[in-house]
Amino acid sequence: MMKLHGAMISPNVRKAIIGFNIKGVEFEANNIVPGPDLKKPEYLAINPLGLIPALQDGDLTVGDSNIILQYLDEKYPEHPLMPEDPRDRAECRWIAEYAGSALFPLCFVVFRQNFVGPNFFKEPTDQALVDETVNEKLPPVLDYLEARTPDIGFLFGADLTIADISVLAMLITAAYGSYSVDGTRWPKLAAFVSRGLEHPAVAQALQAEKQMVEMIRAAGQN
Ligand SMILES: N[C@@H](CCC(=O)N[C@@H](CS)C(=O)NCC(=O)O)C(=O)O
Repeated sequence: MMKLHGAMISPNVRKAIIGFNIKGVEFEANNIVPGPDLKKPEYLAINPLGLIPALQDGDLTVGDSNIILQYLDEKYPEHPLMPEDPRDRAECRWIAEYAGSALFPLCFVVFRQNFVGPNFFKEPTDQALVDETVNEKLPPVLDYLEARTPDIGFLFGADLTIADISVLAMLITAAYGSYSVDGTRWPKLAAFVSRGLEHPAVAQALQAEKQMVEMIRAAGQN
């Protein structure tokens, strides 16, 4: 059985889990969390970048969420995660990359400052950083995505692709930090997120990470 390393609540790990769910393939989870464990020699031998996720399939090891999703897609062609047309495929890969490079760091700030920091690490929220992220840095990224979001379905049709999964996984992370896409400013993107959250593969991933989310929330009560 394939082994997926990484805490389920991490957005890049969530991407891989949604991929597994769409394919209906079981995996063994190693719920390793960001922090010193990722920099230990045992883990660096799996992913020399010291990041999650990493996938092990026999003697194959892959340490990047987009490449994991593409590997799953090629290994299990049913329920494709990529459109067919070469131009769409290029754009799909690009949006997945853009979500990782542009959306991920901003959503992570909101998640860390509004959720994990105050609840788990007992650190005060850096409100100036959150305000700058939400009011100045996120809007142009959401504008870019809004312009590429259709009125119905997902980014490349009726099914979730690696691009959809990447965007959704990041915005779910921001949602834990009480950020949601403003439907009056980005109506297509907000509706896309609602549709995405209802997708069974996404709902299944959220259910699986619920216990960890509750644990972090509960830590904030003590
Ligand atoms: N490009 C990588 C990025 C992986 C990444 O940044 N993972 C984060 C968690 S979502 C991580 O491992 N952070 C720990 C750290 O920065 O030390 C991917 O898409 O998988």
